[in-house]
Amino acid sequence: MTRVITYGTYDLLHEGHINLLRRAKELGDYLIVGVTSDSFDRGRGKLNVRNNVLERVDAVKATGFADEVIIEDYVGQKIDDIQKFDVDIFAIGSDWVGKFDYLNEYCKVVYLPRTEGISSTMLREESQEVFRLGIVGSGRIAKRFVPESKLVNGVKTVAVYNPDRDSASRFAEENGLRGYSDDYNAFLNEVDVVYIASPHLTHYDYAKQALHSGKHVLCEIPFTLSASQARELYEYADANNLVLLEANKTAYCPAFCHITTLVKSGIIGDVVDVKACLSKMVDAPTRELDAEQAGGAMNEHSPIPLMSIIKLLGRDYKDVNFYSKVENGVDIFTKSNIIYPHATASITLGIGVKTEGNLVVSGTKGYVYVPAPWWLTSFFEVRYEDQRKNKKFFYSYDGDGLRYEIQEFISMILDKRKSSYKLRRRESIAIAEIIEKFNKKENYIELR
Ligand code: C2G
Repeated sequence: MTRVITYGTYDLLHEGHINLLRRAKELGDYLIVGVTSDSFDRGRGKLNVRNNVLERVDAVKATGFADEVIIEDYVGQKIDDIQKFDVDIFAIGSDWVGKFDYLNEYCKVVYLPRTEGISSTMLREESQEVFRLGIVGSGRIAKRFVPESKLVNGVKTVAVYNPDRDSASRFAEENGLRGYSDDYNAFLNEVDVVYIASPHLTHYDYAKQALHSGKHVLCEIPFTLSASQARELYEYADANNLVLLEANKTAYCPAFCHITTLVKSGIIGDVVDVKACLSKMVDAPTRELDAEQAGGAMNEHSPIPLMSIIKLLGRDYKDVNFYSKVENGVDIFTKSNIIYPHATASITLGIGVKTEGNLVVSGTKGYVYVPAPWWLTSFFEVRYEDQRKNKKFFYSYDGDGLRYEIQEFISMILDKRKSSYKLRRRESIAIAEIIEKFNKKENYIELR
């Protein structure tokens, strides 16, 4: 009996897939089809797969060509499968010519002709509206956003707004955008969705105006500097069926999401302490060191560490205090303790003080250690007293990592989801509330 194996995502199963499976089956007597798991696809950069793994497995089964369907979940699995299932032939479409020659050591490799003129990517694009996205602001993060947005289906960055027309025009030219404007209303008329990447103090007004013009909004951190402003914006978005999402990038990245699900499922017992540190030195003159522009370590860096604490311990803290070292009116260092009835947490932030930027989540059975820079989460370790039980987790954190938040934002619009479980609106409001307490100097001590 000749055993054949082939692999694929088989998203939106189409004629090309069916032809491939038929040809693969004709090569032998028994066909095994490896369907990629959702996490495996995400790990290899396929972020836009529409059907989940169960739907894709069902679709492959329905073709009637597969004698057995397996799940492909890790790099290197093909070699294991070929040996485990005693495979004679590995078959794959001709778009992969040469890429799987290394499998010749284990079985015969056959590249089958690919069906021209059809692909999952094409079908996804045809069936999906493409939202025109406009960027508010043209600074560092806006620049990083443009290439990241190109990796997400269903969105095209088309315009930039800056009250300084020259900056807007320069940004548009440098980043290949067709539109630029210094007139916010004119800019809003040209786009369907807005990404706000302007200075902190402008977020609320720009977001409000964009929402009032019926635009979905993805807003950079700090989202707003007060809880009431955050609440008001979310309530307006909710009442008007608009998506409003805080661009707290770490909240949407696969590795961080995995940490929260692991911790919530009890692998380190009850969480008793979360320690999140983040320091990035800056040189004057810069917005971060300008008190007039709400500079300082807290406004600049706290949203991501606070997000980690609120995701892991919830919103019902009973006390929060702040210790800051201040220079020229801005905190160059802030330590904040957030105390819960059942746990403690702290954030340590610096823009003029350097410290190790790691995340440690301590529990009654073990702890999670995420080394610096933990906010670009690509690796973490779950550690126990008995070190033999320790487990390391590796992920890729691709590019600047903005693709994950953009993808969540666009999929929320498409699926008509107004809230994301990765960062709930109420969690975003809780982050703004703590930042507000700091700016109001509640329970605040200045270090001399
Ligand atoms: N295919 C084809 N003709 C098309 C489109 C796809 O013959 N018009 C083939 C591909 O070459 C592949 C199979 O159909 O053999 C599945 O394609 P995808 O779902 O795009 O999966 P792919 O990303 O190619 O995954 O480990 C996964 C494998 O490496 C292949």
